[in-house]
Amino acid sequence: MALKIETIRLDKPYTIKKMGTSGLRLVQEDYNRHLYLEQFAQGVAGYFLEITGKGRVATNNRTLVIGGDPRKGNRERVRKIAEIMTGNGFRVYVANDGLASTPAMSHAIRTLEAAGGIILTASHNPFTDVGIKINMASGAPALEDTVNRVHELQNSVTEYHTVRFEDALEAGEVEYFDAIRLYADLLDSVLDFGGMREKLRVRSGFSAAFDAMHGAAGPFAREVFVNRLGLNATILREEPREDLGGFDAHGDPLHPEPDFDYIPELISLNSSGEFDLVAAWDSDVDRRLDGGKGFFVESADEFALFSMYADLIGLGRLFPNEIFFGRSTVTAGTIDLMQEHLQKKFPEHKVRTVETPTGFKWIAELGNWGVEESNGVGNPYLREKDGIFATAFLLKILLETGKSVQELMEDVWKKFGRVFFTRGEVSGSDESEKALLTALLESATQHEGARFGTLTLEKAGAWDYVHPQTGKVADKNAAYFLSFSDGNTIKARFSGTGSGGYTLRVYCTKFDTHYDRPKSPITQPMKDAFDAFLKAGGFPGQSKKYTDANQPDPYST
Ligand code: VG1
Ligand code: CO
Repeated sequence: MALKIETIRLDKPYTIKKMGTSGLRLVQEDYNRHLYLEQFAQGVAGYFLEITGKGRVATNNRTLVIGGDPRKGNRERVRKIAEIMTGNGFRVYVANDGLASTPAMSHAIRTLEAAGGIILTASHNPFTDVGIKINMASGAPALEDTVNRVHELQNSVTEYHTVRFEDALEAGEVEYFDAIRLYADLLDSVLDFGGMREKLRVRSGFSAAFDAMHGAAGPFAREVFVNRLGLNATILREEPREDLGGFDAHGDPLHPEPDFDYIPELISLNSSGEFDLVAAWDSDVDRRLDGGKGFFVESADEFALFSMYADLIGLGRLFPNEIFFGRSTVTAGTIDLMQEHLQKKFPEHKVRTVETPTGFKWIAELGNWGVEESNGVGNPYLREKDGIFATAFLLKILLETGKSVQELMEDVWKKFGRVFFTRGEVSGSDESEKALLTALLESATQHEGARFGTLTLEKAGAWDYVHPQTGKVADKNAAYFLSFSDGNTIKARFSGTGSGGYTLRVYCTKFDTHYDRPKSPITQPMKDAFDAFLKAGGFPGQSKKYTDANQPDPYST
């Protein structure tokens, strides 16, 4: 049956915003404007046509993969985008129910040998936001040149091409695929589920508690941990829901973000000490917060641990010459402390620890072995951060060593020291406030030598990303830094995932050889110094919402 393609003119095209840290995020009302999604998708189709057909890389690959998280409207959006892609001559694989985690999408793009993928998710943002990410044939998120070109094309769309979804299904131009099975198969091949299952059988008392936050995680966690590994697991908020759990007691929509502010029930389950493993994941399952027996592990630390045990996943085999151990520059540099150790561990390779800008695309292009402080750890067998992989790898290490999560982390800290970390924010909606903040950070170097709170500002400036492969500056001003006395370091950058207003993220780190100290006396002077810096510059607000405010601290007395 020949497909009937309809071409529809856009009388009043929109000005479409450029994608940010991780795709384009807008409030529902904006994405839902009449023909907005159509214009957005047509621009994306135009880009893939350009790179696969007429354009630079004439691969003639006309396959695309589409899927996303369960948030309101995504089912219809998945169908609509599939219709438009088919209308432009693409063959489309759609995840069953439209539901797929971001890492599962990355993996599917690679295994289905597609030219790219479109991921419908606003990730950790509440269901009142919508987001769309574009990934390339490698499975990795789009880099700057793609983002720029897609943006140009989206803003020159005058008409779009579309078909009826049912017709496309019938014609075989759209096909469903099982994102969960494909993904679980990958983890099985990497982690050896058979071996893990056997170890779990022997340790019959071993149990886990998870929080799927009503995002896409539930079905993935059930398949991997319960069905395939036979783990005795309690899964909170398992069912994917359109409203991602709805509203909190103040009437604000819940954030599907695995951070201490948003997982009270899991924190309380963990504090019982009964569970060997606990984890929470965000709505597109690329972030994780892991722990066990009362302890939670931050992502920078977990990545250091994973790097110690990287043999278990055959890391060396994935990198022919150099192994990049990546971390975003605002993430605690635990991994940097291990450079020498890792070089000994991988004598055949050149080991390089690399600082990147925020946004996993920068780590993905280096082989995807890296970490962000926002709870993202990379799975080197695909090209995204991957929550379920991290939790499953941690489980494997627990089973191999027989130690607890805390004992494992303490082994690392005893050997290399610990980098204490917290992240806060300054947020608002006033553009002139944002301009003042920017000006303050840009001129901070003038205040070198000045005292803020109990700390002295020793050096300040902006950090540019020099690409480790090309040697060129690939991202300018990726973060501001304020280096204070005694190794107290603050970094700051504006968030690129919000849907309105501004959020300046503030990151505090301090290295200590003693790991078993309470955290808040260590981070408080940095928080105070930053607020004093703002005040001295005439800024009316303060930093707040620090991640360690609700973080259980095993070493506080
Ligand atoms: C945030 C995080 C960043 C992460 C990005 C996307 O970005 O800080 O580390 O890569 O979200 O994560 P920003 O610009 O708001 O700081 V996700 O889980 O939304 O795909
Ligand atoms: Co996410």
